[in-house]
Amino acid sequence: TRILTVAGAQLGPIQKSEGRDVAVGRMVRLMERAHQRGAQVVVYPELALTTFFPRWYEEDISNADNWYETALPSNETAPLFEAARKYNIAFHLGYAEKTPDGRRFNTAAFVDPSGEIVLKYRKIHLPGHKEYEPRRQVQHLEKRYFEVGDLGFPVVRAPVAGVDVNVGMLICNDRRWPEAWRELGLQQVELVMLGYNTPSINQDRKGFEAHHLRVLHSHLSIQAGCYQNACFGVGVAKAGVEDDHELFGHSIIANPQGEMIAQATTWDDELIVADCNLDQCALGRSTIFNFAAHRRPEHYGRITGQ
Ligand code: CDT
Repeated sequence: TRILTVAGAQLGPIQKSEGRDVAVGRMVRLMERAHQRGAQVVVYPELALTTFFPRWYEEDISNADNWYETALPSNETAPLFEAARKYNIAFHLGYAEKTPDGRRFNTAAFVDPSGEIVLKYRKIHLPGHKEYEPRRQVQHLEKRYFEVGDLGFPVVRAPVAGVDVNVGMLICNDRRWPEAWRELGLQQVELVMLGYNTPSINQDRKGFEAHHLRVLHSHLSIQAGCYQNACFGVGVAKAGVEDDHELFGHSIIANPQGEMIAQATTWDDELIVADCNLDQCALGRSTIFNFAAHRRPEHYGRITGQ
């Protein structure tokens, strides 16, 4: 059997005034605890190194440069890479990326214990809006701060602690789109890592949405994605109150049956750990979701507009 022990490292709030050193210190401590609990992979949230900055409007985007990473590792993120080497642990990190030619993406990297980036993904489903919207109580400016990702939905077969595993990534809002999961499923993904920053309240103010439904929809999306694509999923939140703005936690690990096998219970830094038997992906894949036998793409033309 191929068993991978996976940790989701939920982060409590990071305030606007806090530097990367604070976040990285907390993340290194979580990695140490993940190692103590036998984890071989640790998954951090979306935009893990800073506060969820798309809530803050900057007219001139260059004033937002301090939120972005131009290199990985950098002096500030190096302790994370050092800890990964020390504990022989792979990690998934969400961060804001600014490329050498000035492009900006909401990115996640999967890094092996030697520090090599083995897979990179740039968020495709960017929620929110591009311009300041006065009617909103809180802005959600992801369309201002990021371009739509240009890497598609890649999956790689990567050795993790001696186990070969098909890994893929989604970022936050992507989890709500079955097309994104299916792109990964079609590549036989076994482990989907995804970080999120989701406000507890729908700030669009176009209708009332009860608090508890926000969490339900997050779980529903992750659990359905795992079931329908016969894979494990690790959904990891940034949680709690950042400068008066509440993000719900409720990080989970789900199995290929769609069951929740671990769930966070706080809005703080918290580790959730599960043994993932990757061989469990075979059942769905060879029966009800045997794509080769049962999918009917010739009838799905509307989905891609072809
Ligand atoms: N970060 C992120 O993608 N958050 C969104 C909130 C949508 S509200 C504009 C999410 O789907 O969880």
